[in-house]
Amino acid sequence: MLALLRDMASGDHPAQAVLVASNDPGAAGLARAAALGVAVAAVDHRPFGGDRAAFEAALLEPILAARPDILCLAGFMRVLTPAFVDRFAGRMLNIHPSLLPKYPGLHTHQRALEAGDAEAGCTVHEVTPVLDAGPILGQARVPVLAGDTADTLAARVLVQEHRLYPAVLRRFAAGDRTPVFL
Ligand code: NHR
Repeated sequence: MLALLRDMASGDHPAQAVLVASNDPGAAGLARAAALGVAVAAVDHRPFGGDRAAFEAALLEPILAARPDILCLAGFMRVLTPAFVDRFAGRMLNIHPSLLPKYPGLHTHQRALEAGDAEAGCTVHEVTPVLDAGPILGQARVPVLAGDTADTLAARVLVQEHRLYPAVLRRFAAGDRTPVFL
């Protein structure tokens, strides 16, 4: 998220950040975004229990007020209902820590290690109602090294996430959906 904000602040970017929203009022990124002068909002999902639609209705308020053209999920861990996703169809991106279509969902690094994969990486994709299955907009690859744990692999992939997502957003915001491969 900060990599996206910093890139957008660099001067020659086709997009500008209008809001950083989180489901975690304690998320460190909210304070960091605010320090960069970006509007922030937090809607805690926990008081809504299992009522995803009610949580999303509350989350939607600050988002609609900010009038974004594009939504970027970055570490957002609440599965979104089709109603929410459809509202932003073709305008919502996510970065996922695997080389999709391998390992949608959770625990991607552990699953890559258990499979004995020689390579891992991250994918930026369009968010559709089906989890981590939307059109691929970019991918970056890293080697899996001897002795890797889920944590060491995650750290190597994260470096690439911070390169890939800004590269994809630049292209996407300029109206170009050609995938970026790093
Ligand atoms: N929503 C839709 N409709 N489609 C996608 O592609 C989505 C999405 C919401 C989030 C991010 C995704 C990831 O890249 C994402 C993509 C959370 C879960 C999950 O199971 C799965 C994938 C992703 C994010 N969340 C649990 C839930 O009950 C909670 C897990 C937890 O809190 O640790 O929502 O990783």
